[in-house]
Amino acid sequence: MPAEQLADRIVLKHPKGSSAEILLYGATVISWKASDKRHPEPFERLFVSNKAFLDGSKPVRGGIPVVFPCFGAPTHADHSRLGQHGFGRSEVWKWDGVVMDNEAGVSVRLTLEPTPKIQAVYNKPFHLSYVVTLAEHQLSTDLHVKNTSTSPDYPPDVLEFQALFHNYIRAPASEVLIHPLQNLKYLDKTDPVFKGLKTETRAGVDVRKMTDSVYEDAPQNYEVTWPGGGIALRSVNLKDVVVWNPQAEAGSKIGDMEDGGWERYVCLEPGFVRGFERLEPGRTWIGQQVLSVIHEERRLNL
Ligand code: TA6
Repeated sequence: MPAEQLADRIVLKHPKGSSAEILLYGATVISWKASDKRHPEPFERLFVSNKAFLDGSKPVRGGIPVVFPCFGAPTHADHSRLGQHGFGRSEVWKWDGVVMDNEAGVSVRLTLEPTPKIQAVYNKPFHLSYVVTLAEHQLSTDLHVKNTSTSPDYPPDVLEFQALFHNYIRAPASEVLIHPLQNLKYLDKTDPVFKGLKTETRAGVDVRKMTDSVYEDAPQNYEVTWPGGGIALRSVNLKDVVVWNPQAEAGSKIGDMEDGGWERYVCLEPGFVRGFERLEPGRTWIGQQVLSVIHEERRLNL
């Protein structure tokens, strides 16, 4: 069976050996296993802390949490009663079935609609659907945001939101390089003093020191590489990208982070997080990413 529904998660299996697991809580992809040309046995591509809570008591520390409708602490009046990164990652989504099952891959859909609990803090007309597609060497995630308002009121009930895929990519953090980010403007959230935008000077960005950078208007086509491995990431409608690794400095203060966990991943997070996407009544917005295994050695020579 390509997609199996368990009590708390959906398990996807591809005939060529790759697999994925999606928790209904937060629609969080918590496992993606895929092979590459040098390693014919599929192996884990995402990092999930061994101290992560998978029981729905807290957003998962790892995998691919879905950030919606705000990134970081809320800055928009519509989000003022929400917590950090909104509620997408901390609500239980509904399994909506298999949407594709063929040679190319297997896709499933999860949905999230306003519930009394959500409406108590976010009373906006939305419907979310999240399609996760597993191929032999790829994992895609598509977030569909619909403004369900049909009200004739003026002004119209516009949805203003941010969205992001908070990918924890399993990788040796001290050895990764991410490109191409050179010349992009970015907000350095680790700088306690300078709150303006900096310009990236590096051809390959490393995370050897604590990094929390929000790049604006990025190319939506990236590679994370390390000696012997790599992941390529393409996105659509996600104009910004975040690079995050807390290193020991901040990582050791994160309660659900495993010991030394920051050495085993880099977060590369495509999103619409600088400013807000505006969605008129009846309209749907789709943000998409495709994560692909890099087969050959493509280390930047820097
Ligand atoms: O995406 C980067 C970031 O916003 C960082 O600032 C960092 O705090 C991280 O997300 C983790 O946030 P969390 O709420 O999951 O602890």
